[in-house]
Amino acid sequence: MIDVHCSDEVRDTLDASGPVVAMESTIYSNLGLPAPANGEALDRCIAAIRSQGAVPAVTAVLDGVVRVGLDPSEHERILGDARKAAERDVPVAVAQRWEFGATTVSASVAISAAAGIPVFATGGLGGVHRGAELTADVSADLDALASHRVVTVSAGAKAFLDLSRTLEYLETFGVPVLGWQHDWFPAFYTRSSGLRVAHRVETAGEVARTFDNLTRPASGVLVTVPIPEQDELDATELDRVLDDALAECDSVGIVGAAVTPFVLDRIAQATDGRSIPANLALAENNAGVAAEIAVAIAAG
Ligand code: PSU
Ligand code: MN
Repeated sequence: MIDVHCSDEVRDTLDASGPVVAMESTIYSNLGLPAPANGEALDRCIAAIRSQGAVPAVTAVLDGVVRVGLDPSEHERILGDARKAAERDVPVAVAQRWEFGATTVSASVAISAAAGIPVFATGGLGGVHRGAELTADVSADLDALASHRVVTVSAGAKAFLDLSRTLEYLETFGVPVLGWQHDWFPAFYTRSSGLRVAHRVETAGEVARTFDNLTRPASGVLVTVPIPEQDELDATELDRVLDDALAECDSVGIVGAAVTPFVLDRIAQATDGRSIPANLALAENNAGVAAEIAVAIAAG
């Protein structure tokens, strides 16, 4: 099985049953946010977690080693060129000693579970892609949520997905979807997709108790946190941008793991970069909520 190397701080905190929040590395790499927003996002997410009294644990494969918790002197490495590592790629990244495998949500959830970290914070989840009835493109993120005992905190799933089918998938595979102080499944850059979440929660304690009472030995919980109101983008404009970006994807023949980085880049261009501060704000907000939940789980 996978061998995970935790930093001393993460190891000591876990040994003392203290609060730790795992983080992914894809959004901070060249596959996620452009520089210098990526470095700012990393710093703000880490600060948000620490300000709630939890310990941040960035996950990444560095020089073929699965790492959990990085020294600040190593942050530069995850802001650069990456190979995208979903859960199934992690064993290969180790075997082939990849210099930097950037963990997606699925990889991060799997690594969190292996390290014994119950809470993971991200920006937006992967999900069922539009047209998946033909392409079968369903992000491994969904299966990871259903297969590992971890609470994932996200601003819903990325808006260019088929959000209705994404929710159906989570229902079928037994993943509770908890709306954080909100009735609607968020659409990443906007607070509502128009689809209701199965359950609304008001407190971190409710999330912690849900987590304690899961019926399966290895399955997770999704907590969806809407982007703060002041950072939300305009839904009508965004719909147009998304339709254009997806049409371009089709016409250029972009498929598979390349779709997400391509579409995110096009959204940033088409919104004159306004998608970037929105992305930072929601990632930071999610990190803070995840830390509150980690504190509640540790206290329980
Ligand atoms: N959301 C973002 N930026 C990203 C991602 C999500 O705003 O870079 C990444 C996450 O790491 C997520 C991955 O797990 O995209 C999903 O990729 P795919 O659709 O290929 O499964
Ligand atoms: Mn995919």
